Amino acid sequence: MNASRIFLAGHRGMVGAAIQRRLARENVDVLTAGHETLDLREQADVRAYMERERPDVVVLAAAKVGGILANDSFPADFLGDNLAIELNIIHEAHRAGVERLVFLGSSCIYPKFAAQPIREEALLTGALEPTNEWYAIAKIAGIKLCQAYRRQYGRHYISLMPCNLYGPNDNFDLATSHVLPALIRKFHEAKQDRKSEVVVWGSGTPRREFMHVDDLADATVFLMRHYDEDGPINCGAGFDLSIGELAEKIRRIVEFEGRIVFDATKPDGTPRKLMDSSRIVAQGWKPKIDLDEGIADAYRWFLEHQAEEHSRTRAMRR
Ligand code: GFB
Repeated sequence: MNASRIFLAGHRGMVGAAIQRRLARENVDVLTAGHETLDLREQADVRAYMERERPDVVVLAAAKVGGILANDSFPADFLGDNLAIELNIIHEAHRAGVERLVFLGSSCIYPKFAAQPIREEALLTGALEPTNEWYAIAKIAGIKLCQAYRRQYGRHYISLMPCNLYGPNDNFDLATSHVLPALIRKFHEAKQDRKSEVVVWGSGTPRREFMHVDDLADATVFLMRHYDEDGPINCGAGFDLSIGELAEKIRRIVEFEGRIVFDATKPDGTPRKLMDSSRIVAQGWKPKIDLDEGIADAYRWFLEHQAEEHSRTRAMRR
């Protein structure tokens, strides 16, 4: 890669950590800064950092993220923090003369009832899903910022839209996590506690597309090399499944023998979110990690890093 210094914003998150692992295989220096030294919501701090470090490329993987309930419960954080992070990084990167930047968005930028699979052209053609419109609007603003700095100043800033992601370093907190880590934890704890059932939120009918975060990291590096266009580019697994089917799959991988019950008082969110990733596929990239193997990998990570801590907390509560 002909960039020697890459500033990776958000290296401690699930996505950023995966990109850091992937960049370790390239001949580049990866610059990182934890939030104790750099608060990305503070413009002056970001300006000072960019002026001091002057990276060749910025990868913007920092964001306030969470599952359906967190999105719905903390609208100010999801809109405000994300807008601040994006504006500070994109503007200050431009100001410091950074030529190339990769912005990571989300498939929730597309309209709630977009035709499936969702093409990049569906952006801004319809109303958003209300449970995550705060986050979606911030991510749409990030895409538009990349386009604006490209059009006005000729910057090579691109936007990548991943589907729902999972993998090592995911958030397993049941109140704020996404569905896949939540279900790994729920089935694991139900198995340990010899429970007879696990509660899955919503009706089980919404469909989602899941990709292992290592595939996304690989796509990020691929696009850094091969993509330099104005519009966002989708990056997904190419297939979806219902939440009920996902739950059954995780139940089997975790080896929980009880029942699955659905809690209809919890929101379903978007009915279906399958992206059309034919553009990145046509460029020569495709995901490699099979969903069953990927879930087994995420479960292993949970067992090695989180299971014990959660079981201590549960024991204290009892
Ligand atoms: O992963 P998730 O929270 O986010 O939920 P979204 C996906 C589906 O799984 C919803 C159901 O229909 C949930 O009701 N679900 C079932 C559960 N059981 C659970 C559970 O225990 N926990 C969780 N969290 N869900 C998010 C957006 O949407 O996806 C973000 O809110 C972002 O902005 C992210 O785009 C990728 O796929 O609905």
